[in-house]
Amino acid sequence: VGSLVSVAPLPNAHAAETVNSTIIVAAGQTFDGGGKTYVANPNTLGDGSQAENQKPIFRLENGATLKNVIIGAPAADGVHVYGNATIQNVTWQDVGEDALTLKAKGTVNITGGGAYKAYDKVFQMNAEGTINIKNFKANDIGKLVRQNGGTTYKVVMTVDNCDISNVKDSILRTDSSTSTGKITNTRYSDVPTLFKGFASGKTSQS
Ligand code: ADA
Ligand code: CA
Ligand code: CA
Ligand code: CA
Repeated sequence: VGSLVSVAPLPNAHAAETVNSTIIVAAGQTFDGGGKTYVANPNTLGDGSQAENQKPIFRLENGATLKNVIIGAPAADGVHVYGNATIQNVTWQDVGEDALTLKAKGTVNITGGGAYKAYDKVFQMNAEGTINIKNFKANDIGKLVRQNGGTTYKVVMTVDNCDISNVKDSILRTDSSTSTGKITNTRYSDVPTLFKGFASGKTSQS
């Protein structure tokens, strides 16, 4: 006769982790999500609506790296960066209030990954600095990068080898006459305006 064998369930490698309080990546450290999906607890971080002052799922201190992470819904206020950071293969499946905010002067290098379903902004620059976006996909967004409205410090925005589609407003937008925007080797579809608010001579596209 055969025997009945009871087998312990395998851990589900694809289960999303609900984040109840912001995950802090310390200065110079790397957080490698290994492809796991993270979602915000809407009661503690935010529901991912357009309400301001939601909390981020990840907070990166100066020199931190975030890689191989999928941010699912709700995404609350995404990722906050204080200084320099590397963002590698991070996908926002349904951007919350926004996807990533530069909160203190620095350079953020974003390579790979993508951002989808951003009602308004994807990358928000609330401090002077640079955001370089390379090998990234964005679809169904308001703007890809926005310098905080009404601010006059200088930011640098670059986009290289990206795929950008279904944009409501523009790809890069500033209100500062000193900020610069550069787009190279990038494919668009349904993008009404590449640059908004830049002074003449401060943008380039090739
Ligand atoms: C809006 C708002 C800013 C800031 C920003 C953000 O632009 O006016 O004060 O909150 O969003 O960082 O999301
Ligand atoms: Ca906002
Ligand atoms: Ca969204
Ligand atoms: Ca925000």
